[in-house]
Amino acid sequence: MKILITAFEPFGGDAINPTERLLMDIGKEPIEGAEIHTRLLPVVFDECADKLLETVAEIRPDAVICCGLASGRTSITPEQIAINLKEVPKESSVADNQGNRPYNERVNPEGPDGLFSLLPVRAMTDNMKEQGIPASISYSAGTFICNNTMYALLDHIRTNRLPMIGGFVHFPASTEMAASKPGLPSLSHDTMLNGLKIMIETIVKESFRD
Ligand code: PCA
Repeated sequence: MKILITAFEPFGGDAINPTERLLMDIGKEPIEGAEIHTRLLPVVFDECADKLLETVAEIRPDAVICCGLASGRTSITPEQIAINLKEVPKESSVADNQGNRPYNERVNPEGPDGLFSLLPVRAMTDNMKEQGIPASISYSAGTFICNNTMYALLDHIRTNRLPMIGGFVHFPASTEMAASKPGLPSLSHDTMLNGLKIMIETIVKESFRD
């Protein structure tokens, strides 16, 4: 199975994005049944999606797992749903890496309000938990770049009826990040890498299920 894993560059003033490090290490050891491809995406509204869809056209993967950071979360969280909204709340100080702060804009003005992940989010979550990794399903990917990316991917698969599955997983901060921000919930790089491997294994196994 050809599996595309994506991650993001740092954003919002952080020097690192732990998903970028996951991307560097995930291809190092073989995972049975999986041919891993990786791509780093920009933290810029719409460009994130353009770059992802270009990569999908080039690689034609069977499955895509997009990974992003959700600082403050305490576990690895496969996302259930992407919503058709790009919005940086007025009270937030965050912007994308080009300073954009959209407000009440649609990802696709013609698209449905929400699109469910096509990944086996329950099996992925259960398998991580069984192997001692903090994991839970998330019911909101937010309204920033990660949601924009997930919605665009699912909308593309839907409108083109592509024979592939895809979705998004948010990861908490790494212990490396928490070292300079006391009290920030974090998981170690190795734990998160192990979680990502379990999710890939789950997708490979699920695809052979009858
Ligand atoms: N997390 C952000 C954007 C990039 C990333 O890693 C998000 O949750 O939208």
